[in-house]
Amino acid sequence: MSILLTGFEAFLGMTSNPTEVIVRSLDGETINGKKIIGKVLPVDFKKTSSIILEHINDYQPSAVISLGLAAGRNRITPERIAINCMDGEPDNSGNQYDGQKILEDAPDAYFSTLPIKNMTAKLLEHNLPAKISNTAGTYLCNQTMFTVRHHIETNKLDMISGFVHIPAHHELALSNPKLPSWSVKDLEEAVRVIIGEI
Ligand code: PCA
Repeated sequence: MSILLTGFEAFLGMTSNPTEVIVRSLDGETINGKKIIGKVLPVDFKKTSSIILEHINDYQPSAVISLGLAAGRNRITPERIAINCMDGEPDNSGNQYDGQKILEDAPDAYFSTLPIKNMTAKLLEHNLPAKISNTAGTYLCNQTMFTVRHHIETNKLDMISGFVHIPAHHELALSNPKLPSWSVKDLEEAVRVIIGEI
């Protein structure tokens, strides 16, 4: 049994993305009897979806957990829902959208099928601040969660998936004094706790 764990490269001029650091470090580990396949995704509206779907086809994991940075949030936030909408700043290749749909013939939204309540409760038990989020935004993280859930639904795959936003790591806070930040060690512990709930 394996879990596909994805993170993202740096974006919007930031020097690093903690999700890339975590995914690289957990890649190849076995947690709770599940082999972790760690993959880093580009921040590109036109490329990211096909890359993650290729990983799903290649590895046939039993669960897909995607991680993204939510700079400014101070806790781990498992996402409840992804919406069929793209908006926001230009991505790393300069693509920008203004409210267009991700997929024309798809529902307006998909709920996470990860055990987000249990994950949040377990994080709190470990004294790691956590709260369910009701918006994954309209940028790459939302697009990734939406596309994977749509793929699973339309192909009737026996696979759970969802998204977890994490706070910035200290490296990013060094150049931005107002940014709430966590140590990479604590972020990693939180991701292990999350995986333990699968
Ligand atoms: N966070 C962005 C995209 C990449 C990332 O780590 C987001 O929340 O959409």
